[in-house]
Amino acid sequence: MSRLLFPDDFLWGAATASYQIEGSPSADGKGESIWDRFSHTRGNIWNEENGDLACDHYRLYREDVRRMADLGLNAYRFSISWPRIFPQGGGKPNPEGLDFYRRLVEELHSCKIRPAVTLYHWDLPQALQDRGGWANRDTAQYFGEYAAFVFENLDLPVERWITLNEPWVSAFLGYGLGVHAPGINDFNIALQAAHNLLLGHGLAVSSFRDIERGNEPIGITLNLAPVHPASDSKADLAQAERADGFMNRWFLDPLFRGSYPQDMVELFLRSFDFAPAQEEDAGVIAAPIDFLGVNNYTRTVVRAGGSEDDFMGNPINPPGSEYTEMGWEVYPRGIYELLTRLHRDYGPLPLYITENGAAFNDELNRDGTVDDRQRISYLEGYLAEAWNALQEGVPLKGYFVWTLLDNFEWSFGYSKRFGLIYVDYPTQKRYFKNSAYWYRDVISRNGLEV
Ligand code: IFM
Repeated sequence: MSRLLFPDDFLWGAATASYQIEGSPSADGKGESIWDRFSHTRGNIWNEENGDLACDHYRLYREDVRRMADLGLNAYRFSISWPRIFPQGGGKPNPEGLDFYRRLVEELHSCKIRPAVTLYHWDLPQALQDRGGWANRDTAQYFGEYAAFVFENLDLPVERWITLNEPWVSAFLGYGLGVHAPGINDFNIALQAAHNLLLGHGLAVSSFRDIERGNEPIGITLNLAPVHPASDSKADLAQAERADGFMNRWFLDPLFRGSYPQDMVELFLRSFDFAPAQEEDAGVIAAPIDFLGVNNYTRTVVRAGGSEDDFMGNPINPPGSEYTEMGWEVYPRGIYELLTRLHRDYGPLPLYITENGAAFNDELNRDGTVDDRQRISYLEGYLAEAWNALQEGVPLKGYFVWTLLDNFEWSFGYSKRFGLIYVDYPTQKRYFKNSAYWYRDVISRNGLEV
């Protein structure tokens, strides 16, 4: 048996997002978000479910923080719901909305759990969507103003700030494929949204630098995955390069190199009504940040599609692999490939794994136990590969399991359980799964025994 120990100051956390756990959609002056609207529109969500109650965390947050402390977490990543703070997106702020997060942060501090606060995890105020949402450049400005308000008024230590969660998903699933809120199906609009999200990120970073918050670091979280060709054929290799351009480089390059990747710009110019970005935006978007948050679950394997302008290709599921309930391949080596590549191509920059985890078909036994050994093996495999990346000099600073509690998995409703903690939704009772106990041991040993 060998011990894979992590650095002494390593962060061991779990992550959640406001709409997925909070419930209380109109409490204390909260405005409507695009996810309130989208989930209440028939046909969008599995079983017509919505986040009205979710894990009732808005009311049960104290108990939930107590459970985090029981697990020994030293960090917790959560997101702020923008329409709780600005019910109309901009204009008059709602102090009661911010008070909830102040109480949450206080509670975390009292348990020695360091908060990592995400400002945007997809719940855009509906009032802004009514004016075009992220397709409208003004939304970036509003986001910068909302961020500045939080930086100035959340007057408690926040050890890490994250501007956006997975802008790729917001733009391309929300505005390109329409499977996420706001449900728009137009790739031209999605490209616009992607750009305005990046601009909003840059504006938030710039207001952060103008506000005195000590040495608190700020970064962004991207969903990233290694892309592999289905074969060594020239066509598959070229396809993998394009898919990587679309899924990874489209966000990494403007953030860390100051421009969109040229190969993809040319491709999008040929295929879409895509206007190259305003020159001055590039500098705003590439404003230096203090870390990159990485969300990784799987890899993508692609076979060449129909044309040389196909940027998605045909994803395949390699035979013989294990798959989670989401249909995602379990591929632990991918996190090593990703972290070392990010360090090589975009570093040096502190990295955090801000999400990693798996949905499986968990069953609550009569005695209150949940034997989720597949999740334990998934997490162990990914953590061991993260440790391998650390041995190669990758500055990995922390790891956040997705997710603390089973919760509302977007268009899949409550049908996918990712949590360390099982939530029995009708009673709102929580039960530690075996993976929660396993994670508690990993944290107390500061590493793995494999
Ligand atoms: O639940 C989501 C989360 O909101 C963003 N990243 C991926 C998770 C699992 O799909």
